[in-house]
Amino acid sequence: MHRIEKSFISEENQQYITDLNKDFDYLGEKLSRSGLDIEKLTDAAVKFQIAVPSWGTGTGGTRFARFPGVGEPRNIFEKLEDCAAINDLSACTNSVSPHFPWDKVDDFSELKQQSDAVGLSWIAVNSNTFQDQKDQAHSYKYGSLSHTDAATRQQAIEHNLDVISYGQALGAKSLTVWVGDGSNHPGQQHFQRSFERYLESMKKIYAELPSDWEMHIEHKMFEPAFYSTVIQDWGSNILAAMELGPKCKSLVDLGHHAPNVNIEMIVSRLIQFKKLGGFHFNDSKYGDDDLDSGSLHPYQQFLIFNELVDAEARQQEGFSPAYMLDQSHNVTDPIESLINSAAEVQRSYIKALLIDREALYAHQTANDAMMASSELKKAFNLDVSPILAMTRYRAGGAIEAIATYRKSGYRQQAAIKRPSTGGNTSGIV
Ligand code: AOS
Ligand code: ZN
Ligand code: ZN
Repeated sequence: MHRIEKSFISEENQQYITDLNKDFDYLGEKLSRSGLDIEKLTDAAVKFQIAVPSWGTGTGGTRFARFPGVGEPRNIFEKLEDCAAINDLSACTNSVSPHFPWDKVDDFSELKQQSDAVGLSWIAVNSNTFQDQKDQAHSYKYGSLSHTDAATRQQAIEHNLDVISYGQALGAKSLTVWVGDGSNHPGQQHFQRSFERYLESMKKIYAELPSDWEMHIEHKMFEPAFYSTVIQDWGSNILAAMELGPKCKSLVDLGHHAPNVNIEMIVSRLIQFKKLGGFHFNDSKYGDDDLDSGSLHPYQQFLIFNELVDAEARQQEGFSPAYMLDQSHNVTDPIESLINSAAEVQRSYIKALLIDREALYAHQTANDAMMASSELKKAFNLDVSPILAMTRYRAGGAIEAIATYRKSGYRQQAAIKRPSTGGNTSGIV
């Protein structure tokens, strides 16, 4: 497996470290005036990790076209190689979330060996019942786990059980279920009956879940179904999770809500009822755009982390969400987008740690809207880039991750080793 040499990264870091030390010291001094310890914040950032989706390493596409980049990974081993490069540079993406059957694996122990060797673990296995595979007995055209036909539902259940067993072989501990089930025409589907069928199928999967596993349900209000979806929002999601049991939780993909929905408040509700399973981070302007995290709505992402850090600070029971990216990179090099996005999520986390919670609670109690919102803005407006850069440096990553990646020539070497097959393993996200 091709790696970006540690020695290359540390050599590159030399040209940036003097300035970084100055910026870090200055920020440390500034933070200390507000009673904040930059070392503690940096330690917290070092611990913060976010998973990379295996499918995100390939160029995405739309229903109109896909413009493949050079040196794209052609299989799960090459995707893993790219994930290692992302983690080597970013130092905050030490796990991978695979998708089956896109990630075709003949020998799981070989894959596990390879991931161990590059210091990556596997989390959250994803099932795929939104596409038909070659030689599949029953089509998912009209749904999968909620299909009107029992044999089709059974096929989708069995696929999910297979995916659990793949996850076990890789040491994963959760199954993420997103279904494309829904309808395109009013009247096409009986809302209650399709939800009942979905629940009946999910109960069968839940019953087979290993005792130390969780199951995460991902809601999405549209696409591929454009009139209704079976798990359209967090309401249906939490109802299903409650019906299924404590090991079942909701997963929030930022792009899966109607425009202007208050996602941070949904996060708060899920936390309160011990139902926050995890996230698919991305950004969007119109729908499920799967744009790079923090590229359009960094304040929204910060407000979500405000809720998360608040729960952490209050030691809210049952709180341990899984952080993942879920993006489609159409015009950028996916490795660069994933490095950047992981850092943007980490940035929101660190900024949320700056919030003076006691002061905020006091303003809330006093109904001082101006001061409460200023308290949040104060944290958001501070540039914590030196903390992020120092975190990468101390964890063996690259101070200037994108510049170092470009200089490493990784993509050019990949282009030689991985001639284009013209195929698309994961165009839709
Ligand atoms: C689909 O819109 C969802 O975001 C899912 O997470 C899906 O499994 C993933 O994006 C791969 O297509
Ligand atoms: Zn998603
Ligand atoms: Zn999505």
